Amino acid sequence: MRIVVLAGGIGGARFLRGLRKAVADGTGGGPDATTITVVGNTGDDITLFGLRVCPDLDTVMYTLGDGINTTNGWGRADETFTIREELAAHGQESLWFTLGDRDFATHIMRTAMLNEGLPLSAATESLCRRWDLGMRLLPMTDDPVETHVVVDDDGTERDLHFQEWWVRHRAALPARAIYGAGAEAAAPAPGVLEALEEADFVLLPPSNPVVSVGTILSVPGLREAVAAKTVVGVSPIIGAAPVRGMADACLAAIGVETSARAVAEHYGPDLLDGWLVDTVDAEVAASGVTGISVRSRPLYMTDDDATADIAREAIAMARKIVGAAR
Ligand code: FO1
Repeated sequence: MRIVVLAGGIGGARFLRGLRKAVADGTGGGPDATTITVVGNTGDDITLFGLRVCPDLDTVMYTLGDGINTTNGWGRADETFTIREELAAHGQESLWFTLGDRDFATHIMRTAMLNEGLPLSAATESLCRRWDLGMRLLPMTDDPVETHVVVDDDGTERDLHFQEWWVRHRAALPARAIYGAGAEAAAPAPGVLEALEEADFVLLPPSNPVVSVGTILSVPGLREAVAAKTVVGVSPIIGAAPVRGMADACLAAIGVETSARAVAEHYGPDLLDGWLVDTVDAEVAASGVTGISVRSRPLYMTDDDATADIAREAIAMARKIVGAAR
């Protein structure tokens, strides 16, 4: 079985741990071995102190490689912050984005490879070798795409890098628009279209539907390539709130209600074939969403086993839809 997953940061990375467990246990396995290809969001990327930081790629890499700070869901475990303290002593700005010493090593390695002329996909492949992810992690594109947020700052309209809005302002400044700067000129990274072409189905984890999955789908050619496959998604919204993060602030910015139904309708039946909602949203499964089959089950990814159960249901749903489509 060949699965492609479009992943953002923390929620996507946690889901991938469960998916890996589900297919390793054979419950997700088909006649041949199962391969998983992750297409990672790079719209959150930011250059700080001359170093290229790729938060969503790193969160997937560290989470699958067991190097993640599990309390935050981002950055490295067992971190120290000596470099950050020294930068502060020099009066450096942008320390609102906390980078630890171990994390800095990742950004130094990546930036050195990029400066040698390697594309982001090659640098990512090289960095992943150390972490033994059990799957392939591809950036959505090798081209520069940065998510920006147009905010209303006390009546003044300002354009902020996503991370400044998300981290420095905790998404508290009302967002009027969110867009991927450079997305229109970006091309899918090598291997992405091929992986989608060969995939048996695509899974959308409970990542941020706007700034993670939405940004990946904004790369020209990707939405069409994904929509051509059977796609099953896991709702990132349970009840009227995101499980974590601030997807509600992002959804509000694009005029989408924060609900499991509204996100499914936002993705649309041209993209989404199946949708998993939590039991508190069982009415969405009962009344249905036009053109999308909906099932309800517990969706809290409390640990790898719970997440593996969610992944198994998503796989079963996708295989049923693929089978029916034949
Ligand atoms: N999130 C925060 O809320 N505060 C931080 O200081 C912060 C630093 C950081 C450093 C590296 C990294 O890979 C992620 C980091 N994040 C931080 C999380 C980041 O903003 C989010 O993971 C994504 O960009 C959104 O999914």
